[in-house]
Amino acid sequence: MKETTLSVIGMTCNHCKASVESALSEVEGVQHATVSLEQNQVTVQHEDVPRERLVDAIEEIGYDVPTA
Ligand code: 9UX
Repeated sequence: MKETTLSVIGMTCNHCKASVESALSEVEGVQHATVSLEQNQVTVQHEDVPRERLVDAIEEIGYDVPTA
């Protein structure tokens, strides 16, 4: 099990939180995703999943992950 924390831009409400958690949970190999609205971050527990696949799942539903 690995854990990745990503910054996410654009999450403001609890529906945003639920949407991002749901989108990540649907990625193959992801066990769990928890958004912190206060920190503008999501922490993901997953198997060997490329970071880019996590980023894509977030960006596909309209949120941004800053590069860097
Ligand atoms: Mo409510 Mo969160 O419109 O975008 S889903 S702010």
